[in-house]
Amino acid sequence: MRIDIVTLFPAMFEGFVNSSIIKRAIENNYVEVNIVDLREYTTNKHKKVDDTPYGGGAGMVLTCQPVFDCVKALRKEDTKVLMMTPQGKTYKQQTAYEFAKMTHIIILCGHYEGFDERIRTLVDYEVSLGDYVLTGGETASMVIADSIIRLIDGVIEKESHENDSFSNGLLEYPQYTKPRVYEGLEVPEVLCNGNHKEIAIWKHKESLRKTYFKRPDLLENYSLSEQEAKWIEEFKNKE
Ligand code: 6GU
Repeated sequence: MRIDIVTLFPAMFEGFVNSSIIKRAIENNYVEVNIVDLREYTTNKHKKVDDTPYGGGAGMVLTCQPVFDCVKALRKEDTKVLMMTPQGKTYKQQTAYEFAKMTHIIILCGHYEGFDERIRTLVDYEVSLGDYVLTGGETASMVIADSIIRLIDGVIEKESHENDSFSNGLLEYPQYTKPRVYEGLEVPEVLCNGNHKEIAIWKHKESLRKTYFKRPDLLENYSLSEQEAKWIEEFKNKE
């Protein structure tokens, strides 16, 4: 098995790949772990990899270009692409067993406010560790890689666990940054028109839509406003 971890902070992985069971698994060729510096893939002359979000809001968003080019360069026939994001499906031991059967995995680590939404078109699995926010996907990717590597036959003795943890709230709305059209994928018009009231409503609605479709379990203990209940009805009719 080969695991490629795409990151802006390769130094964070030095301890991970040079210690303990993971180090031994790599030395004994049970697994190949490549730490890939995303910044090497930017075509921007200042090595920029992020930009401000369309529609406004705090922080910076990872741009499409370096991530698209990096995944294109790394992808092989049987590659699966994992994205580390708090919006992903909560990671379980069952998922670790599933991933441990794969031959080539690319793990995308985000930083800042997240990924341009269009990066999700490259992704097979969105993975979250649980309902809390980390400064970036790096530590989470180490958790995922660790849980997979230890399941490879010969690395350690077989064993299993399961865990889950949940809290309330909505998922974040989709984020977009420059360019406005990337490989035919467009940023929603409303985010580009500068109407802040409309943008705020759009964000609220899209936030609810994501939660409804991706993590409906989070809505079970969520008290819906009249407007939100109407939106939910609208989503149901589109299912
Ligand atoms: Cl995978 N990434 C980030 N940034 N935060 C998280 C997470 C992942 N899982 C839980 N919180």
